[in-house]
Amino acid sequence: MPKTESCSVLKEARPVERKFLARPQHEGAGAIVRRSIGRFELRYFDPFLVLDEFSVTAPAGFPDHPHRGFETVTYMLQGSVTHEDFEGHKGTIGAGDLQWMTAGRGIVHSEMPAAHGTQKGLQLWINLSSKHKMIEPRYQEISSKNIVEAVEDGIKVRVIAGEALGTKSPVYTRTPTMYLDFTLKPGAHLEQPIPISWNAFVYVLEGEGIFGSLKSSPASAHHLLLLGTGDGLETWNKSSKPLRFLLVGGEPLGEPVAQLGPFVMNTEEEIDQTIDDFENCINGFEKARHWRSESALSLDI
Ligand code: FJE
Ligand code: FE
Repeated sequence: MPKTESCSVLKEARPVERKFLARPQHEGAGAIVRRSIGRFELRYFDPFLVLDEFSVTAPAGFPDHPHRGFETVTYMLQGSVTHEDFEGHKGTIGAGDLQWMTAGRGIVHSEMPAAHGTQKGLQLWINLSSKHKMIEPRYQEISSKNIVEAVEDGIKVRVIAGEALGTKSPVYTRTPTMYLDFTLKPGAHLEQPIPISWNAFVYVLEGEGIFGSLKSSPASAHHLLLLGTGDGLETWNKSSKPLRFLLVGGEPLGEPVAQLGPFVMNTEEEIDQTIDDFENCINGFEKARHWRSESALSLDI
């Protein structure tokens, strides 16, 4: 039986509290990112540190750089990126593929275009709680064909993390997180539960959608919508084209954040310690001492 608005699964849909257009800016070495979370007006949306919609064309990229204290989640939209780290972990992620990297106590790596043309994707930085910042690094990599999907009433969802339409992702989220890639056909209506205490946002990839309430104005590509309180997201596609967006939610950590670029800790002392560890190649950065990525060596940079 088709769902009607009277048999709603949500008690109180979350309203859209704030809306940001992510404009292109330069990052890395000649790369372009549309940064929404992590820019000046939105430094932190607990537990999310950065959301970048990136676009890279060789020789641009993200050459050798470190991370500590959080996770990076890279989800490719177009083309492919090769990553290699200081432990010899190397691979290429292509369109629709996912890399969920828990940097923990330390990773040094490069992320560079693997093909001609423009490579596009999303990178989300998720903070780790104080008790998990110094864990061993870990990767969870899922190729596009293995990402679980569900289809129902004009809605398709790719479940990157969490659960939707009865389908669960195998990804383990150290900081409890949901990450859903929805496509709604024209006329489709979605009600997606979100744990009540979590922070959640929508990032529109394609088309136009009505989010939160039928009274809101439509949101289009490159817009980030911060959701207010409630038990889920309600969305309508009232347009004549497909609507694609990400719904991401996470349990807030409620901890102080001390950040210096790719190092995210709780206190300034821990940041000072991290700089010391990185400079001296200790406490997790041992393998950085003699390492340079193959892409850096071949580009002679
Ligand atoms: C980084 C500057 C950077 N967004 N999106 C400073 F560019 C980066 C960085 C990235 C990045 C990489 C990919 Cl593949 C996609 C990104 C920023 O690598 F980590 C710091 N500290
Ligand atoms: Fe990185």
